[in-house]
Amino acid sequence: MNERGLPLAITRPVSRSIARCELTHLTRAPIDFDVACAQHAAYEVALESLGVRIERLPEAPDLPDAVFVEDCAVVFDEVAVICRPGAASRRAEVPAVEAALAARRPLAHITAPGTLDGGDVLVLDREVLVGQSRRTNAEGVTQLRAALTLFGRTVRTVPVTGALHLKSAVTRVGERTLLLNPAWVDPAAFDGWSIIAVDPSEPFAANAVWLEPHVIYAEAFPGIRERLEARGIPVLTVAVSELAKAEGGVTCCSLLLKD
Ligand code: CIR
Repeated sequence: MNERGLPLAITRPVSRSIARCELTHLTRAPIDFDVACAQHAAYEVALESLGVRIERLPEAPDLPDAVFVEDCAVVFDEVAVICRPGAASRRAEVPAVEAALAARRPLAHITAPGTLDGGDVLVLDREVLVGQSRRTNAEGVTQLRAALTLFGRTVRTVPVTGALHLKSAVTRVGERTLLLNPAWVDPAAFDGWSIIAVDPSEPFAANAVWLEPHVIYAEAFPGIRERLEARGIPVLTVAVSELAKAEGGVTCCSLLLKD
C-alpha cells in the first residue's frame, strides 16, 4: 500500500477458462468454477470489510489467469510500473490493468526482452525486493530499477527456489514482521525483520495480504493464523482452495493502491 487517498483494490473476475491456467509446480487438478467465483467474491467482501473499495475489471473469458491481477503491475505512490509477465500466455491480461491505472499514476513499462511478474515484487517501505524466479529476468529487474531510482527507491534481488513468485515465499504481515517459507527464500535476505517461518508441511502458507493492522489469509493454514493472532495481528480468513489449484494465493487476486 502507498500513502495517499483511499484504499482501492483492482480485481478481475475468475475467467471461465481458468482450467487452462499456467501451472509450474502443481499437477493440474479440476477447478470448480462456481466455487472459485464464490471464493473470489468472498475475498472482495473481506477487502471491503476493511474499508477497501473494489474496482472490478471486465471478465476476460479467454485469458485463463486474468483473475491474478497482481502480476500485471506494481503500483507505487509515484508511478505504476506496468509489467511484462514472464508467461507469454499472460501478456494479453495487461492492457485492461494498464487502462485502470493510467488515470491514477504516471506509468512506466517493462518492455521486451524484460519480464517482470508483480508477484515477484515485495515492497518493504523504500526498499523494493524482486524475486529471481522463472517469471522475472535480469532485464526486467534493470528496467524496474531504472523506473524507481528517480524516486529514491532501491531495488534488490532475492533468489527464489521452488516457488512460483517471491510473494509465494514471503509476505509482510506487520510493521517489522514477515511470513516466510525458508525452503523457498533465505531468511538471511531480510536482516532486521522479525520472521514467522511456515511449517515445512504447509509450504504455501507464507502468502498474506497486509492491510495494516489486519491480514487477509487463507483459511487452510489455521496454525499460522494462531501464531499471527498471538502476536496481536488481527486475521480475516478466506477460502481460496480453487484458486490455489491454479497456483494463486491471496495477494495475487488484487492490486492494492491508494486512490
Ligand atoms: C500463473 O502461473 O501465472 C498463474 N496460474 C498463477 C499466478 C499467481 N500469481 C501470483 O502468485 N502473484
